Amino acid sequence: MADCMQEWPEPVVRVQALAESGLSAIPRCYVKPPCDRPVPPPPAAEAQLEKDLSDDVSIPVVDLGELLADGAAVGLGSAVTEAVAAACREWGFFQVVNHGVRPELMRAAREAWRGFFRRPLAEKQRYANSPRTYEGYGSRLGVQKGAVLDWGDYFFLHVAPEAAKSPPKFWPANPGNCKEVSEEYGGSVVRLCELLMRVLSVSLGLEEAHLQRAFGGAGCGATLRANYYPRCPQPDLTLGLSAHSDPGVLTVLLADEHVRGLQVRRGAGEWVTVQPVRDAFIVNVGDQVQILSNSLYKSVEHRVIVNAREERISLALFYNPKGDVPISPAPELAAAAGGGPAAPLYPPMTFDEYRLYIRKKGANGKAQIEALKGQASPEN
Ligand SMILES: O=C(O)CCC(=O)C(=O)O
Repeated sequence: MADCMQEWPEPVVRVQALAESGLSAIPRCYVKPPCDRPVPPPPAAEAQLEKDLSDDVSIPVVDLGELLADGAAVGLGSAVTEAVAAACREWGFFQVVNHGVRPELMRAAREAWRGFFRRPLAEKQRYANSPRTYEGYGSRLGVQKGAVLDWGDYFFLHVAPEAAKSPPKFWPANPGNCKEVSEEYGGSVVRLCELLMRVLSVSLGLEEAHLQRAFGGAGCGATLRANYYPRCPQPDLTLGLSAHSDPGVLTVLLADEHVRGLQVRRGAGEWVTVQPVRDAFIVNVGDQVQILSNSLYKSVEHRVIVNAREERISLALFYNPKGDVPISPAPELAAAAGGGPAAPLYPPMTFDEYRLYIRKKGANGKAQIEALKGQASPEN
């Protein structure tokens, strides 16, 4: 890997330590340009009106219960498949309930990571990460010197497949159950991703196993990022996580149960704040689904806002293709309307190559996938 990936370009500052130092203004390196700042909350008198309006737009909720019964088949035209297809076309995001992951395990995983971030700074620093693998305790994405930073820290690990799991030295020793709970949680969420891959395949009119096979079968990977967004004295000037689409296949997010923060960009460009449903996961499709579906389903930009009153925590599980498999649009979906000659929009690329972009440049909207569009040569 290139040299610039060996070390962070500037000394790493933990946002949590900054926030806990009691500063009243955020350092300049966290101040976003005006076009990227969140819109400040409305004045009190307008707050109710704003609430009424925002209650009308919300990402769809899909009940997966009927798919979890023994031997249940994923049917084309079934209510679940149709709901997922509509959500992917209209939003790129949906919430799932009755998804098969135990609510107690979800809570235990979130609390284990909350416990980690509450440990003393010196202890957390033992897991400081480097841009070479990102595994461990981190406070920035991307290695561009002078970049405007986000108001958040994180912990990043590989959780699947078994052979790719992060080695023991990367896992926090405290809380004592963090590794065990995270491994069980990771396994359960990976099974949910495998189910969702079947649903997505069928919803695209493909054979049920198509996506899983195309993304590398049992070699598909999963990484876990525990995000920690401290209180921020000037939340109108910064973001917890800048706008981006996810580079992988699917992301399954366990959001904070009390504090909102995730915003999803809608077609006309407005940002919608997600209100998580109790015990639900928030799911979004990543760039690899956009590529494989030849843009029938699009990955969608999202970002995180912070606030002055409460810290926020979230767990994002990224389900990714096997790193060395070239991914390109499925020929069935790349056929021009009317069954004419194939018209793939994206050139083949492995995920190992694809994810270097976000690792170098950090969160950068949909710049990467948009730059690739139209680059496929006719013989692809
Ligand atoms: O914290 C959140 O709500 C979203 C996190 C996210 O988008 C990410 O980790 O990529």
